[in-house]
Amino acid sequence: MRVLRIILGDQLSTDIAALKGLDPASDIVLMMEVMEENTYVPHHKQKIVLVLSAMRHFAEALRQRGVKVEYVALDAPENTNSLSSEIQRAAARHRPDRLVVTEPGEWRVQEMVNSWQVLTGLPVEVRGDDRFFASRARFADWARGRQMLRMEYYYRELRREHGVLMAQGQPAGGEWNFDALNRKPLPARTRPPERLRFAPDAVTRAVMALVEQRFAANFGSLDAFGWPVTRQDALRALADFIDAGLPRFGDYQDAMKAGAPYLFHALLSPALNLGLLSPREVCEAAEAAWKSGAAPLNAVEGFVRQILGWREYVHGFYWHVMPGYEDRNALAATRPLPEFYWTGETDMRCLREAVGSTARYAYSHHIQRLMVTGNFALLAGIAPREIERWYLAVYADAYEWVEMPNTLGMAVFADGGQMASKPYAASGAYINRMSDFCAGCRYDVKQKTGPDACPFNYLYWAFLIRQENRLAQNPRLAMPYRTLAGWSAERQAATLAEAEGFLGRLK
Ligand code: FAD
Ligand code: DLZ
Ligand code: SF4
Repeated sequence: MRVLRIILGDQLSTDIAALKGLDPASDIVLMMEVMEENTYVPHHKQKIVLVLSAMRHFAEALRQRGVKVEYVALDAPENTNSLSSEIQRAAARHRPDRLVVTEPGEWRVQEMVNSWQVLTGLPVEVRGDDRFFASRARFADWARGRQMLRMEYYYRELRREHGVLMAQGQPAGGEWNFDALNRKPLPARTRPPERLRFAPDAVTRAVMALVEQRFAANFGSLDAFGWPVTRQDALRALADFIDAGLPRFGDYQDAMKAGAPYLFHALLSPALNLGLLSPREVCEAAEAAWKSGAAPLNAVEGFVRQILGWREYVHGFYWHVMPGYEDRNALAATRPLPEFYWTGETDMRCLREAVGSTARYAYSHHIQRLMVTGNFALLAGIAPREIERWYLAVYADAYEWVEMPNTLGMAVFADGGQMASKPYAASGAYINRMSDFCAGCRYDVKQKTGPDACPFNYLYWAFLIRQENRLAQNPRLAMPYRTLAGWSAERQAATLAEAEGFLGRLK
């Protein structure tokens, strides 16, 4: 029996389902670098380097274990540059008895996998991806018959089920949620820690040269590339976070600071999403830090909530709502994506900072994604699909299963509330409270109208006025709509006109 085992670019875990039962004497592992995967969105240069370098290191690690790996490099002359045609070519070359693959991370690729049996004339076994705490079916069971899907309840079930931060059947510390403690702005004198970054080795440098040559026009810079590309380095990155970031992760989870893109965040999503780390071991490391007294409970629970809560929830949710979710546009938003999302050229300092760190590091942390670039897209009425493709392109950790629900569901409310209970709309006051951006901005965050007023201020109210029919009944927006009810028709019209004027001038 000869089995062709397929490993996709984000399946770089030695214990992944497709490798279980591998017979080194007869089986072959196939890995493919193909243009199709490198061009479905115009990926940030660092994302391409990260994926291809990690794939090459992973192939080498398998070979060291005595596994036969067939590796199709991007510049191999015979490369046909799509996953399906490479599968077909490999099947003809090796004449296996069957194919084995782990379920892929996104709908687009799943459709390809579904075609492989007909394409090759061979049986294809698709194995569940057990690198998550919960399977797709587990989420579907939970979601069945529920009027509303909310992360908090799924998270509690998974905590119970997996015994994470639990004590005698109760949540550790007596509460499920310590979010109220986790919204502090960063004091001016607090210096974020230096974070461990990894100098590119020879393999990564070769991919960097390839990317500079083949993807020269893509967004972003390679200068600051420092992502872990091996399991060993990913484990070092985890240890660095537990030590340097986790103790203050909770307190400053929502804080933003100019020139400090990382703060106390984990920087682990690229490694997690590639499979170099498992969510389980990451949560275990955080829980162990709490048990040893190295990190407080609000930090550890806040962090575990991101992984066992949000990450698992968006994974299950994505498969629950696809296909079709990609076309949702509940707020009927149609504006094209402004150029500054690519160039960073805007007088709005918060947006300049967020786009700047995105270009330089292929990273910005959650609150920048949600409350700066996401909030602007929401208030400006940018077409959901355009902003969604932008997020999928520009971050080192971006894969559709995690990016799409976060963008369409959480940032721009394109699903009308299926994923989140309210739109995360905010005026400049929120950004001012949580960051030091406004002090150095050309606009004045305290001014509500006029040429120097912070655009987020009038865009926020204009958004609520424009969307009144759709949003006024949302109980979580009752307060701003009560305020709006006290405004005269003239004031509302002037706010709309000011917002339209600003948006009309955007390129
Ligand atoms: P931390 O803030 O330190 O969090 C720890 C871990 O929790 C992360 O590594 C990540 O695995 C997980 N996590 C945190 N928040 C979320 C979330 N909302 N959904 C899922 N997992 C979460 N995350 C991605 O991994 N890929 C994406 O493509 C992506 N796109 C996003 C798009 C938008 C519009 C928004 C608002 C969020 C997006 N996120 C995405 C979620 C989150 O912003 C990133 O996971 C986080 O910023 C990664 O940095 P970190 O590792 O330092 O995370
Ligand atoms: C993201 C990515 C990139 C840039 N390149 C490849 C590649 O050349 N070969 C490959 O197998 N996978 C790549 N990937 C990851 C795939 O796009 C990934 O499997 C899907 O996004 C499904 O999650
Ligand atoms: Fe952003 Fe407004 Fe603050 Fe400027 S004043 S940084 S635009 S929130």
